[in-house]
Amino acid sequence: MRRALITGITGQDGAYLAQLLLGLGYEVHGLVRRSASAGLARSRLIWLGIDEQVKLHDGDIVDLASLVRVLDRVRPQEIYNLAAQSFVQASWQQPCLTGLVTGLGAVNLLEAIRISGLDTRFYQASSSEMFGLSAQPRQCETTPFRPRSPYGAAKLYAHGMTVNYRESYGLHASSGILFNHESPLRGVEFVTRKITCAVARIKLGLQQKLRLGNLDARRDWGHARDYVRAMWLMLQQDSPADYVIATGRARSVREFCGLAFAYVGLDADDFVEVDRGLLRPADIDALTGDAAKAKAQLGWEPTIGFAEIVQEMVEADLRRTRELAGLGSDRPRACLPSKPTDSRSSQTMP
Ligand code: NDP
Ligand code: GDR
Repeated sequence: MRRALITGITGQDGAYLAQLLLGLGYEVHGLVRRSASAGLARSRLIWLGIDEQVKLHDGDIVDLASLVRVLDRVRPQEIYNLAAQSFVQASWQQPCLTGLVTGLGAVNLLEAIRISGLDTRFYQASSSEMFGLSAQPRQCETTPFRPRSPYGAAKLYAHGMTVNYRESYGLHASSGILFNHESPLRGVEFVTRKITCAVARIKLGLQQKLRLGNLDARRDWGHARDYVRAMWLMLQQDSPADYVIATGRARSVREFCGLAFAYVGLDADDFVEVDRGLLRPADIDALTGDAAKAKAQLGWEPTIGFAEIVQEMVEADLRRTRELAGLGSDRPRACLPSKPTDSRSSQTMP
């Protein structure tokens, strides 16, 4: 049985990746940092119904000793480094922490692999934020990086070190340069989930307005389930490499709002307000990926379209909000998201 270790297993991608690997017959291990609210931290794994199938190990990406110990215990054939301070906006408030976790954390893990002498494959969660203010309308693997946030700069350091460990030590280390990907398991601070949560609450009469920052920002939004499949495919290749993963089409925050409100029969213009306090010190107007290399070499293509993502997220938030507010559901079961359905799990979702 193949063994995989996922850092960041309690996050959106970690949970979906764990589910994918379990389905492929892997023994799945995860690194989790100590929390006073451990139950909440595991809520995504519970939501997917896989919390008892994964083996969790205490450790922190900034603590090299804990990484060496976990690697020694698990001896995985594949390591996926998804742990990060991943919220771009927060990286201006906590630039040092972001550098430590999102940047140096990856190097800790690479060093732990080298110290332990493991023959393992390594995946680094790189980001389209590294492209920043790109001069090219579509970004691919050869597009120059011009990061425009402390988060983007930290990811670029981790990305560069992953390439270095590949070239210096022959490590099978691949980097996925992933564009934005969303799902019902997305953190509530990110714009898509913030919108779908608000749509559900406004529809149910629990909220009046939705305050957002830059409505004109354009992002290339895909679905997390598609994107974790790309991560796995990268580690199945004979040779390591870097790949852009994207849909190739960007939409604005305004468009996302329009579709999400329309889905529940409301007009976004009646509810969305711009709050200048939510504008970033520096934003990226538009990011659009070119995933031609991933299609040609990995056979990877997105399967879940934009409208489907919005619909799945709105439906999930309607159901969660109804349950949390103690409102009965009058919707037919078929309209609900296909996956998790038991009330225990939806109530523990953040
Ligand atoms: P999330 O924010 O949902 O998850 C981040 C994970 O990192 C959580 O499990 C968190 O644990 C863990 N973590 C944070 N700090 C530490 C630490 N010090 N030690 C150990 N674990 C830690 O991110 P996503 O799932 O959305 O993204 C996964 C990765 O992919 C991240 O690296 C992100 O930067 C990157 N990425 C994401 C994209 C996206 O659109 N989603 C696009 C491109 C890249 P806890 O639960 O305890 O907070
Ligand atoms: P991003 O995602 O910064 O691209 O990083 P986020 O959803 O936070 O922002 C996307 C765009 O929406 C604009 N925006 C707002 N964003 C938030 N969070 N809240 C708001 O109220 C709001 N209003 C407008 C932002 O300005 C931005 O332009 C995500 C993360 O998952 C990273 O970890 C990952 O690396 C990148 O995607 C690719």
